[in-house]
Amino acid sequence: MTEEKQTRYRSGYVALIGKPNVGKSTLLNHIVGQKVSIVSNKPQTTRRRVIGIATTPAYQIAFIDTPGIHEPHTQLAKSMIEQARMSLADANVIVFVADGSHHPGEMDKEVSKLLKRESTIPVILCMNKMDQLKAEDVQRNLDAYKTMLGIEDDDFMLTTATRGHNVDRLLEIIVNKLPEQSPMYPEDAFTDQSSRFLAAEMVREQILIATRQEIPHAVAVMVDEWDEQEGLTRIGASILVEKSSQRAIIIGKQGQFLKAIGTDARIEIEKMLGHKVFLQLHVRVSEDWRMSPRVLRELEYGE
Ligand SMILES: Nc1nc2c(ncn2[C@@H]2O[C@H](COP(=O)(O)OP(=O)(O)OP(=O)(O)O)[C@@H](O)[C@H]2O)c(=O)[nH]1
Ligand SMILES: [Mg+2]
Repeated sequence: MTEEKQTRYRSGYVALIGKPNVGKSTLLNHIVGQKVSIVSNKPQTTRRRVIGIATTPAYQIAFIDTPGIHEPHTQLAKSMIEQARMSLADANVIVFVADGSHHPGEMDKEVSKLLKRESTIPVILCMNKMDQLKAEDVQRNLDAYKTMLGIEDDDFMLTTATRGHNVDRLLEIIVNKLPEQSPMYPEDAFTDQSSRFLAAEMVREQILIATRQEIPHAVAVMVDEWDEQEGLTRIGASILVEKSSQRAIIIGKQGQFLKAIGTDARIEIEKMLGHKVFLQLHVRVSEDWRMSPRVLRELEYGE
């Protein structure tokens, strides 16, 4: 009898919650084995919730990657935080992802307050970036995060998401907390995002990687054209910026900067689609797009 119970299939939704830049999307991509959520070293990379699905013969987990929780100053930021909050309602388990190389900061405390206030869902601590954690700080940081979140027993794991270190052990803890039920998605599904949206994100990812200061936050990407024929997809996309000075930076001298972004993004999109891509990029100035509910809807950033 007990043997039968142990082999029952488990599945459920797991929300990844935390501050910006702690490694939530890196963790998700590693587990899913595909790039479903873009990653950069700039905070606020993820702008809406993204589901990434991991299926094995024993379990299926639909991870909900969320925008990092921060102080909202724009309509975009408000929508991002709302998306993170809403993900809590859908989750069977919450994984609080922290940059384990730092002591909890104000925003970590805010997020943990939100978790305590808004949900009774089990929380697991993932202390990421352990490659940057000094041995003498491990216990102190771990105790601080555990106390802050009210974590008991062994519901925590130290990970290095970039190398996949300890991710299997984190998964084991998660799976044990999932309900016994059939898979929710077909076994070959890996995300709920459209190829169109992912392609736009892959262009934005290259811009985030290549730019600094205010530019990463001022940029959005919108696919205007998508035409798939005989093993070739032609994609036309607009890059939105807020000022003409930013437009000049993105285009670069003789269009070189834009060209390099286009080449790198095209390679990523080809990997995703599994065939050739022709990618054409335009840069448009759209003042205050981050404040405009209409543009945010067009960008598919809202619900
Ligand atoms: N050293 C180190 N860097 C990591 C690790 N995990 C992620 N990173 C880096 O941290 C940065 C942020 O990673 P993301 O996955 O985009 O972080 P995020 O939490 O999704 O950030 P937002 O989308 O802004 O909320 C990237 O430069 C990653 O390569 C890790 O375990 N160790
Ligand atoms: Mg992210």
